[in-house]
Amino acid sequence: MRIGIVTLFPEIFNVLTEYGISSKAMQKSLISLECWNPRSYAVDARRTVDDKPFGGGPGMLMKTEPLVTAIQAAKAGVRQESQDGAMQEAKVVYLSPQGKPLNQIDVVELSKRPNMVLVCGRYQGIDTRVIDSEIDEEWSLGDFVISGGELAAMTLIDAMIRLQPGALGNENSSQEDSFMTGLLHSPEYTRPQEFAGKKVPSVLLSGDHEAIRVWRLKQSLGSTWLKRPDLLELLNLDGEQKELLKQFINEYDARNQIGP
Ligand code: 9WO
Repeated sequence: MRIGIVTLFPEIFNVLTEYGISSKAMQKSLISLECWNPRSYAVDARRTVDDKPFGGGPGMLMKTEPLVTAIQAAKAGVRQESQDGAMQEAKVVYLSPQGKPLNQIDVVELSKRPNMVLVCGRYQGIDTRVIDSEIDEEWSLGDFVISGGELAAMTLIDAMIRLQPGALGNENSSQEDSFMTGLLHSPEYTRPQEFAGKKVPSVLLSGDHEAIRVWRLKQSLGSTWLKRPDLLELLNLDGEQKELLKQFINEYDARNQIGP
């Protein structure tokens, strides 16, 4: 996957090239990042990349012309020819609080694309007409504001990288990740066997793989019911899952003296 990034601060992305799974994925050429800086396309002597919003107010917007030129250069830069000779245009993606809320299903879809351009906003963002003319998709990582789109773009890139075939070792398959099932992860334990007055659940020490699978599934369902009931609404639980969740709820209510 080829990712073009439009950013005033390309050095921020060095973190991805220098550390962890993302750096390994780049060494293996599973993914490539190329940055396009609007400042390189600023034409005045001061290389201005910000501009005042019409209507006034305290902040600034990204200056339109250098931004649009950088977006178009990035699109041309990551455009590539597919097997059948057709040109594959990159979708231009903008990350902002106004975007569609992104979830793991969306990330799986995005991660399959051959290329994309990520536009990183700064200041108060970009002119609405630039969104209309240049941006194909606007995504949000959540209802909060950060200082610029770079950290959001890096978060999306990281999420996509770990889904590229070969990016993770077999020992930590992304298939097992939280959310791949639409459920939260079950609690996890490591040594020591007793910590803060609490023992590791004995089933995890039993070596009985089927009992462990059932226990983990039940805990996943229970955690999701307790912490993120909104996620459960989206799922069609199978018979086993319904039964395990019913058991979890009954045991939870019994512990908390709820019910008859
Ligand atoms: C800055 C600002 C300053 C004064 C008054 C209002 C203001 N709004 C903003 C603002 O929203 N700036 C954004 C910063 C412009 C686009 C890039 N930035 C950004 C992206 N912040 N938060 C995100 C983001 C992206 C994806 N998911 C969650 C948040």
